[in-house]
Amino acid sequence: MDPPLKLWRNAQLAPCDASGGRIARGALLTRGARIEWVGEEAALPAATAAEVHDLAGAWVTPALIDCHTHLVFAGNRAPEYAERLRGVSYEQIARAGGGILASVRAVREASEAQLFAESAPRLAALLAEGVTTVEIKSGYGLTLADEAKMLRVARELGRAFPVTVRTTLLAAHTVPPEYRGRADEYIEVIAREWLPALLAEGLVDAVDVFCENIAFSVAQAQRLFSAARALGVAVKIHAEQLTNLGGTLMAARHAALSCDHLEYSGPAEAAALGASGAPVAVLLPVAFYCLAADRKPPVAALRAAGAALAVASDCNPGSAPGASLLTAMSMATRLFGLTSEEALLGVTRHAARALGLAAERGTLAAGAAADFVVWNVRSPDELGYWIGFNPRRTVVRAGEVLRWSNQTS
Ligand code: DI6
Ligand code: FE
Repeated sequence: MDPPLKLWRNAQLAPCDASGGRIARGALLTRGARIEWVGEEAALPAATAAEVHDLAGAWVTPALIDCHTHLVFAGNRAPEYAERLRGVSYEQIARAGGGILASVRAVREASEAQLFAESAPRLAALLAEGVTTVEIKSGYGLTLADEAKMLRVARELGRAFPVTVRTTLLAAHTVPPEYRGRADEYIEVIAREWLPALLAEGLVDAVDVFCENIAFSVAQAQRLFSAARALGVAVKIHAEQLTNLGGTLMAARHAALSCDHLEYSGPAEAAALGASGAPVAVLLPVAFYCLAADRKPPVAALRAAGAALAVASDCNPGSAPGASLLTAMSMATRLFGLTSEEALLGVTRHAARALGLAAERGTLAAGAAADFVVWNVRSPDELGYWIGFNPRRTVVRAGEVLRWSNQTS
């Protein structure tokens, strides 16, 4: 038997679909986990809903999607942050064996249960803001067993919380101590052994690589992409964050899902990302802010080229110690110059595309997931406006209202 029909009426809708339109007096019909119909309430099809929710004129958007996080990690790097405040750079710390490698030591020591317990509050913080889809990367294990441990924790989080988790293998985050001076060999091991093994365990939805002079070259990233493609796995890249190495142009040729960071990209990268079907440009303003970086991604050029702009938290213990997508939206508007409409599309429609989920998530449309947020706002402009204030009213995931322990209605 079909699951019952639910009507969500008397809402203002920001569907975040291709039309870019808004619906002043809108309604949604959901059946089970899917949206069955969305539009003007006046045009509502004649149907008997088993449940009717009067949203009292509130604004509704698609549920938020955080398309780039490293939220599974152990410990934190506040002492490094304090060093950076005294003027030591992120690169200097990384080259001295701190940075990502400090988190690698902590993750290797942590049990799966401890990793889960430390990561769960960060995920919960994202969900409280209306996120129902989150990407989680590995990249602090850097052995087959420890990368598998991180990815298993990510999958477990997806089972324990009302969220869709997409996992990304980022074994190519930095060269582990065991492979010091042998980065090519490390890439070969990931490509030939780890990726197929983790894929067979169902732990990998996509592959990512940190393409940077403190990490991996364009040629090494390309080697990994070829291996991923041979196995039918989607690819993503951390590119042009600290220098311009050419990772974005290579990733565009490989039809990557996304190119992330992009601070050091320029007109050529903008053109490549603007082409049809090109990777999504994922902007990570919290990392820009916490690193006190001086280069910004070329937003005007990306916009002029027609690139799809996504915004993500980059939640990680080094460059972006935060678990707030709304804060990332605020920073994307104020620091990077996105409009409030672009910021909203960046955490809905375009974030879905960056995860290969455009067909089913990130928009309010018939056939899409019944994941949406009812907000306590007078306009969606408020979503990238408040700082440290959460205007979420109700989150609906897979057609069900989520309950928070402090929620009364
Ligand atoms: N770029 C980043 O911003 C994060 N990873 C990456 O490749 C930083 C990760 C960390 O510092 O732990
Ligand atoms: Fe990152």
